[in-house]
Amino acid sequence: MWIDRFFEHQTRRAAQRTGRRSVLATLGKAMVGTMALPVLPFDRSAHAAGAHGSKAGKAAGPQAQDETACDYWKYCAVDGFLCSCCGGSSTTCPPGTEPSRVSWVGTCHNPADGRDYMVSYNDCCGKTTCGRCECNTNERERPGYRLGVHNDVNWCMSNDSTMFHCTTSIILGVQE
Ligand code: ABN
Repeated sequence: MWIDRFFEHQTRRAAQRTGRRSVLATLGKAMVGTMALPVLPFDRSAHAAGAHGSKAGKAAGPQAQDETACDYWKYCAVDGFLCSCCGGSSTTCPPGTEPSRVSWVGTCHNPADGRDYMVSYNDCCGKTTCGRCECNTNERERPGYRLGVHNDVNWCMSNDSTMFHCTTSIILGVQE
């Protein structure tokens, strides 16, 4: 009878749509879709620029600065081995050394905020030369016959131990 066939057909269709196999098929599709998501082409160019150390990436913020690289902006007028490569940091002397009592002062431009900063380059004294990360950026430095603006000097000269180990870069102030 046609009415029997009609209800049988409708019942089978409902069972196909809501049955165990249908639920498993839907779950399977969702899982395959989720696995494919990470390979879709997201734009990761910003991360790539930072990873390769491009100038744009470095200017983006302080977190992009490498304290052990000569091109860190506050090392613009340094002459010496970076203390950040010698067991200290860019502002602290390594254990067993002490800051020089006198220093060379430079002015460096910070590209992150567009301002100029006065930086004191204090040598750390009391151990033999560190020998790592030598930087000679020397911006605005002048030859030795103009002593007041000459940088190639052992600033440990007035410490108890005159042995030069490495150089720190301490920000003294910002130009108003
Ligand atoms: N200011 C660093 C340094 C130390 C000894 C000699 C030259 C430069």
